[in-house]
Amino acid sequence: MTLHATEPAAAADAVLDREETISRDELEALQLSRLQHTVAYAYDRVPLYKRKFDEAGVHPTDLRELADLGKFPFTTKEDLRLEYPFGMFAVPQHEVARIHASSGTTGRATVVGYTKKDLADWAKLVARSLRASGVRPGMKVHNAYGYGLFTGGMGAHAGAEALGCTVIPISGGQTERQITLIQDFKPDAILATPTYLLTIADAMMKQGIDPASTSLKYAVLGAEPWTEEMRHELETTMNIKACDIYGLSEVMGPGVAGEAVETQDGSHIWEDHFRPEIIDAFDPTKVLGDGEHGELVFTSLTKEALPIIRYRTKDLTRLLPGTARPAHRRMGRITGRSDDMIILRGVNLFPSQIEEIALRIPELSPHFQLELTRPEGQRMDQLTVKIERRESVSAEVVASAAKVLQQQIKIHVGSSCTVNVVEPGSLERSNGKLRRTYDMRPKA
Ligand code: DLL
Repeated sequence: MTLHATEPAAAADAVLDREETISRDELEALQLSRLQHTVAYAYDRVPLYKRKFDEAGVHPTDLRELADLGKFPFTTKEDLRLEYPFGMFAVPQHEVARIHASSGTTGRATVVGYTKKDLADWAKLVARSLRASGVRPGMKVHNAYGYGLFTGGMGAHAGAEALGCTVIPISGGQTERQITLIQDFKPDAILATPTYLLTIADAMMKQGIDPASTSLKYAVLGAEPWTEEMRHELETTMNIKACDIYGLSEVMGPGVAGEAVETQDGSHIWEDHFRPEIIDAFDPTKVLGDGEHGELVFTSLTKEALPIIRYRTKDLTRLLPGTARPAHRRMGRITGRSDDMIILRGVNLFPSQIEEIALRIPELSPHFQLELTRPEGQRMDQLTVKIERRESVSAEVVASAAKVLQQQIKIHVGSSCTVNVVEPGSLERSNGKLRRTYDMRPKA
């Protein structure tokens, strides 16, 4: 059987879920009733919530309006770790249809579970996100998010299937094979982390394939911070439209929020299933208003196996009014995670700030690493930015580009650093979530 390429339909052709088009008032009424149900359900079924609510002196009946959510205690990754593996589950094990877990590289793994209904809701929200980003039923979707306990692969897979796409479940890695399959199967869309898509584009160029010449038209990228500059880089080298998808395992997985291709102005949080808040990361008692920068907090509104109340994501961003989906607020780009923040001689710095600055310098590539050291006998920490020059640029002209990068970092971030321009292909490539920072300072 031959599969015929589907022409991408205009965004206006998409059939949206009813909840995508309801008014803000209707949405908030739905949120309130779902929230009241969720807090009562969590209190009745999960001992940790009962204990925490009791300690805080709040009861589910105190939730009379949306603002009352602020009276309830937060949930943290530490809570999930302490309840390892299944202590946070609100249903008996035989009702848990699937389990995912974080890699646990920074401690005990955090385990999350889903009932059949949770899986169906998740697939619906990923489908909604993909559709918002331009993907349509009948399209071929190359899914390069990692399969396994990580929520990216299977979460994106189920969503693309639910949307009615043909899914190519390649997972992450084996970049040569990815390229062969992109050329042979001619997918319309690719799902990957932004840095892994960069790895693919880079490997194509090395093979003499123009990344702009493939069948790909759409990319739906997430699972790590990325910038507008990276969007521009990927869109121009690959001749695609690249949109953001956001999510986290503790709250669901990919598809908590998704970006609309017609506006490309940040991901819409699917507020019929999640109630977002922004808090002051340093004083969490302060709930901040829309537009203010802080830490993103989520409460699930429909989850059965793992209801989550006021989960502190550590992701730093702000809430913005809805545009393409007016009732659903958008989130600004994640500037970083509070635990990825580099503190260098008293200055706070995120790798995404370096990405933003470096990509504006045409001689430099998007492949960079940050190294933090404290040289023997010195008390001052040092930042070294290792960055590859572009293939097309000769080694001679990069000295001035390095100087520009150093100056721009000083101006925009406030840190002095050393810039080390290295040969194309010499830095490690991403296979999924890329590690940018190597902190070699002696531990205090
Ligand atoms: O990364 C879920 C996911 C998979 C999202 C595929 C999108 C696509 P975790 O492994 O639990 O889940 O990591 C969650 O990744 O708290 C953010 O710090 C970061 N993150 C996820 N999406 C984005 C994004 C998945 N679009 C953590 N922009 C989150 C920036 C993101 N950071």
